[in-house]
Amino acid sequence: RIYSALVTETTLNISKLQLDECEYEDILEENPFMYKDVYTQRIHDTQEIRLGGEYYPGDCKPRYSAAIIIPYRQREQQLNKFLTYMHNYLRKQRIHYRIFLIEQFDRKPFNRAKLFNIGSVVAAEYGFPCLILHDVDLMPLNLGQMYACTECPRHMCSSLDEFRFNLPYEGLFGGAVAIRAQQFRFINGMSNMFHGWGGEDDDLYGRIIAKNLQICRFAPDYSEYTMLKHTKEVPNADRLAFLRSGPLRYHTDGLNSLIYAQKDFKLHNLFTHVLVET
Ligand code: UD2
Ligand code: MN
Repeated sequence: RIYSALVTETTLNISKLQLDECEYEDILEENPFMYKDVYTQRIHDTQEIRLGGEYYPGDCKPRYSAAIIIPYRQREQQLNKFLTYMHNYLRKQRIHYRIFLIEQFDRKPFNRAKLFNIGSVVAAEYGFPCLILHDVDLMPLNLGQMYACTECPRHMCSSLDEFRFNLPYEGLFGGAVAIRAQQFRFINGMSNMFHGWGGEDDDLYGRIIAKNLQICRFAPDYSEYTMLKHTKEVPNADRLAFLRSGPLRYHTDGLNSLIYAQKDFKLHNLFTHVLVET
């Protein structure tokens, strides 16, 4: 079974409550369902979601813990849809998670990869063993895509409506991925040098392969996602040159060269907001 690679990892110390482990069979056996079922449900019971957008089930001990990191700037409509949908979806998975929104404050070209590096530093302060690096415009369609880390870094959105549910190329590692915090440190995170659109996801794939790790994917049925419609960003003209010379910089450009300024930090009801200057 594709789930056998999932391992137990929770950062919550709630053993004192003597709760039994959460049951996962229902979720894993469930048929694909349309996201509309979840999305049209409003969040009634926000009390269940803790300040900062953290959740864990109160009646059992979750087996998985994940920090969901969203790089963000000026996508407010998408963010609203994403938060409503994801909190409904994720709570059904009976896991422990927290949504971190890492917002780029400055007007420089958007730097998705650097925002993930920053998010990983913040998530480490909370002790999360698993990072989900996630676009704000993607929503999973099948409850079986566990928001938990597998032994191998996992590409989650391999069956995307935008790509007519096909994988464009084998090394695609953008959109939504799950990687252990330890592995993310091992590969020195992502590059800080990709500005604007494109290339940073392929560079991440290169870093993983260069460290002799392998990526994995769940079966297509479990990997169906929808992307909210938006206009295309202008590609970074230098991205291919940067990508080619990337391997020369894996060891010097990444978590170990990360410099940023935190402008604000706020706990909102549905997410933890970190505003940064890149
Ligand atoms: C593809 C990849 C994406 C990334 C990008 C190239 C998939 C499914 N998606 O997405 O992961 O590699 O190409 O950079 O493979 N964002 C903002 N504000 C902005 C610009 C971007 O918040 O002004 C964030 C937001 O979370 C967004 C993400 O960055 O979802 C990726 O940007 P995009 O959605 O414009 O790129 P797209 O759809 O071509
Ligand atoms: Mn997009």
